[in-house]
Amino acid sequence: MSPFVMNVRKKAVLGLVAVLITGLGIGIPVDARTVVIEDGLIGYWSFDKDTVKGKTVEDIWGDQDATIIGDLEIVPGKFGEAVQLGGGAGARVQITDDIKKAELPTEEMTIELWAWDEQFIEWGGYVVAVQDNGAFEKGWLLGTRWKAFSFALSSEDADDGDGLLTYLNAASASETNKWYHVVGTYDGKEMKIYVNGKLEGTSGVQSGAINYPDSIFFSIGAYKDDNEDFVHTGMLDEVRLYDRALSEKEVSNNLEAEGLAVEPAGKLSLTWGQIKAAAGR
Ligand SMILES: [Ca+2]
Ligand SMILES: [Ca+2]
Ligand SMILES: [Ca+2]
Repeated sequence: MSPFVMNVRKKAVLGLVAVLITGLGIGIPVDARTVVIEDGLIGYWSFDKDTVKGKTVEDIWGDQDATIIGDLEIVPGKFGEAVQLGGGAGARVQITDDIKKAELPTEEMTIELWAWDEQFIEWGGYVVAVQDNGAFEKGWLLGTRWKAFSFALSSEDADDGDGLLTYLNAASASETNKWYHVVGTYDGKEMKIYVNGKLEGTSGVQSGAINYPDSIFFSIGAYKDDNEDFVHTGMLDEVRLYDRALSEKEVSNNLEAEGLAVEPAGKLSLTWGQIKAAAGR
């Protein structure tokens, strides 16, 4: 092969690559970010500073803005800012204490977040919509049982008359002062817990619709029900709630995700708010 032929071929290949790049640039937005799965998403509390106004934490996807109760701080987090808890008894981010107003998943669900624990307690609560009072066990939560991440859920088919919770614990122990991606899923037949994208536990005890109590303290950052109130000590970030079970592949996607597809973090809430306004919401 002569040097001339080689040269022509290289040029042809480079030309083709250039055409492809140009084509992508015109037709498809080039966005290298992995974005959050939107199918089934019903709530998203990012705790980014431009989404927190006074005591109000905006739900950047749904309509469930939350309220800061107690002395909590917004601090640099895993993505943008996060909420720092542990300031004192009674502190939490209240989504709503009125179950009639709460938008909760009914048949299937996923609860997802990034957690940083400064200490582990026996009954840790990251996101809680539960009543667990003696034999009365209804609702669900994502939190910790000592060093194990734990996803608890009560369903109609497993109801023993006053509700029955399964606390599904992650197989691996976690460590303090580290970020972990923690996800609990329920597809109506099986509960699963994922830590950093890895499946860490499965249970088939619960099936059917989620069994809710008549009253809850639907909150981020505290294991709170009628007779308990244990505050999380550490940070929580990028809390997302879905009304369906994400697959393992989708959990892996969200592990890498840096926010919604709308705009890069920072401009997100403003842009999303404008879209909502434009849509007449
Ligand atoms: Ca954040
Ligand atoms: Ca209790
Ligand atoms: Ca029971």
